[in-house]
Amino acid sequence: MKERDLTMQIRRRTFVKRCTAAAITGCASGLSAAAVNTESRIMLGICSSPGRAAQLKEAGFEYIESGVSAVLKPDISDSDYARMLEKLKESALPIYSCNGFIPGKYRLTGDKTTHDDALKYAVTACRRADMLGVSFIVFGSGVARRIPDGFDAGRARAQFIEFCRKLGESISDLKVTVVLEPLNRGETNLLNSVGEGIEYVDAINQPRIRLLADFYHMMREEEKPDAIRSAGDRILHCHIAELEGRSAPGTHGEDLGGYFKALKDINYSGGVSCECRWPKDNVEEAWRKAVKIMRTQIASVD
Ligand code: LER
Ligand code: MN
Repeated sequence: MKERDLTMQIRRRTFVKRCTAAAITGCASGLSAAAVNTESRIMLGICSSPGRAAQLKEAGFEYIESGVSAVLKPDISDSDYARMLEKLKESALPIYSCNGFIPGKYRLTGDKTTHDDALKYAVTACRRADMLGVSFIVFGSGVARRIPDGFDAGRARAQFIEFCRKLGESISDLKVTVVLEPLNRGETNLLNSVGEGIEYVDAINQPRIRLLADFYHMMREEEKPDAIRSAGDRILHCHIAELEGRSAPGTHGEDLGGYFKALKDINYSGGVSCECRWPKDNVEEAWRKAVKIMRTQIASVD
């Protein structure tokens, strides 16, 4: 698709998107549409496994974000998955989101795409997300979406949009929402900023395909919190880490209040998952410190 056509499409679809977004947010997070948009309520989560959920709850986290391959197991049969589902449902914290979506063995862009196989895998993951009560699947997948060297970037973007559109259509009856994750340019070369994410979400124009803001990637790309304000209600999920060493909030005393302030300004109600390095020693203390620091930074922008 030509860049100009993409822009026209985005403009035409903006109105429709704005009308549906509040309802989507309500469904996906289990809140009523009236509750969303009146008050910002940020939930603090952590990328981890259900096995640690009890300790993480004790430390103050409200949910966990686990890996698609670990808890949704798209490669195993439905009957095998049914057997592990009951155990997963016993997790001490809700598995609110999953990351690590499309494995790098699938090709979403380039001369030899494997869209059909990737779609099958992705839809299985989404169906199982509904079974487990997972609200969001994070679509980072920097390897699968990477534009091969020498391949036309405009064509690759159109291929990615086409894949996301097919995915959005295939999961339109499900509750789970897939959030596109802008990644810094060290990790991939397609979709590197929240600003670009706005264009992708609007071009894809599927209610179940929305946007994520990862503050670490934003800082790496020197993208200011204003991008979050521009994206507004397209953003349904967030990740956080300090910039230095992608460390846990509180490690180097970085003030991430500007990003929290932007979330408040868009009346964001949803999760912010710690996706960061943790110390090997006394990790429980680092968890508690991170929760405390994030709550302090959130309160400071009230
Ligand atoms: C990788 O840097 C990242 O941020 C993950 O959320 C990708 O799924
Ligand atoms: Mn992330």
